[in-house]
Amino acid sequence: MRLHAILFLCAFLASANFIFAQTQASLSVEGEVNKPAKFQLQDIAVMKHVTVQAADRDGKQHSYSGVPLYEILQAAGVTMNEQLKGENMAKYLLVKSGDGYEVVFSLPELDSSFSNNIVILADKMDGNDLPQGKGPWRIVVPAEKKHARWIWDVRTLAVRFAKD
Ligand SMILES: Nc1nc2c(c(=O)[nH]1)N[C@H]1C(S)=C(S)[C@@H](COP(=O)(O)O)O[C@H]1N2
Ligand SMILES: [Mo]
Repeated sequence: MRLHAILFLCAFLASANFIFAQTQASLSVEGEVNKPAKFQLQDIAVMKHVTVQAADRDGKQHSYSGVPLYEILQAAGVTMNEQLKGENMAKYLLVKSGDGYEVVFSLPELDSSFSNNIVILADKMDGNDLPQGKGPWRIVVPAEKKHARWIWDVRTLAVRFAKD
């Protein structure tokens, strides 16, 4: 009986902690941006979403829904579109996650005036929240066969300047 009570308590605390972590999640956009921003779950949830079809590492097709990175960067005042020229061409985006994994994108490859390839900040897979540990946000790059840039548990979008 006591063991059951302890197990129950552990399960309760684990799920309470998980729910807390999910509601506390936030995404910071920082660095070379005009309007540094911190988005909460709800802020991203109400932005215009797109749904893309893409294969997971085992080749299984899924639908991923999320906000194009381009839209988030624009909202934070990153030099995109007509402003993406000259010395701004030496800027890049560093995406940082909760486990310390980091990946880089150049700005033009995220800009819909340069590329038809879309990169999204996904918050749903097949209509559901992303699996525990892979969310609440994950980058999805449908055009890429290798998934190394499909960074999960995204916490920070940092725009940096590579200019020498
Ligand atoms: N935060 C984070 N995201 C990550 C990684 C990681 O170690 N940490 N590994 C990447 C690599 S190398 C691959 S192949 C895919 C694997 O994703 P999957 O386990 O959902 O297939 O996640 C990518 N995203
Ligand atoms: Mo990988």
